[in-house]
Amino acid sequence: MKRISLTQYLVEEQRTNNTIPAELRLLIEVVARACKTISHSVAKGALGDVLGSTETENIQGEVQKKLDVISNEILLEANEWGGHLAAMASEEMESIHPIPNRYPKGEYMLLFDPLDGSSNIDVNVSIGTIFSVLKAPDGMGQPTEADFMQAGTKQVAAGYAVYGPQTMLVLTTGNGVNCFTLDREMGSWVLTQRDIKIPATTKEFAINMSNMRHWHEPVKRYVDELLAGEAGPRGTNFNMRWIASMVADVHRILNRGGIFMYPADTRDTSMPGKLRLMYEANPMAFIVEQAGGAATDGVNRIMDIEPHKLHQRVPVFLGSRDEVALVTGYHTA
Ligand code: P6P
Repeated sequence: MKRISLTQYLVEEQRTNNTIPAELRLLIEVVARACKTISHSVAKGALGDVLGSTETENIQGEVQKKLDVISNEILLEANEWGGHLAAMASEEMESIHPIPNRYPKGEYMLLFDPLDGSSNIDVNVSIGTIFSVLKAPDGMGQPTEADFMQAGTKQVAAGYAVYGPQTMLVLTTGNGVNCFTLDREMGSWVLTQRDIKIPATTKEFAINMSNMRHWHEPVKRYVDELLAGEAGPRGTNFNMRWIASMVADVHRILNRGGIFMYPADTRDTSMPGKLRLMYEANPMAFIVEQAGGAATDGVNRIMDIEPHKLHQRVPVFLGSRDEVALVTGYHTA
């Protein structure tokens, strides 16, 4: 494949499919540049005094890692001045972040989990940045949380950066999924996988098995059948992977298939699962669907969910289309 840069890809995409207006192209390039900066900070590790935790907790009640705060700041500062955004929202901030009055405002709204998989930071396991782009409602005044309450089908772009053996950017604007690898010598994102597609079937599942005693019966029944292997009702052996970093697990599934599950469980009916709808489940669902996969909450399509709170959580089952259909069937049984 001819190696082209992210900029060339975006320009050519706009020319051929008209799916990336200039303001959205600017937004994507600014976010991609911010992810380069985050990758640089992450890669320093102990040499950059960026490891370990702060003394603070985020809205989720989770102790913030230094890199969580650093990554959030990088994304805020990179996106404030460009004139392409009306507001931002982050896993690390309780309320939305309007663009300061000293800067012009744009027609897009950016949501992000600045550094997903934080528990892996200090042990050098892959982590990532997840982002989702919505249009600001027509005639919007001072942005409010209510302006962000749009279903996942309203996303105009979504992506993630994964900081692993390679730093990669995975992006969709609704016309397939493309992957870019960071060329650190040139400082540019290079197109390395075009229009990636998830295999429809799989023999690999991803779930945190330590929660098994808390699962609702349909999930237990489904996973038991996977564990039963070729002697069981599925008639084949399954492998398991759980990196505890959604970006890394989704990236594996994007490349070789699989099913990722973070179900609701009996511990807290008020907290349906752990993952957040607006800046984890929705962007990942957009990417997975654009790559030919599926993403449900166990009953309904994730991207059809009408949100009511910025930080609301949702159960997540996503990946190989045929496997997601099967496990979703369990939840309707
Ligand atoms: P657990 C990371 O904290 C995260 O939000 C996702 O990236 C990941 O899939 C999940 O939580 C891991 O959760 O309960 O296995 O630590």
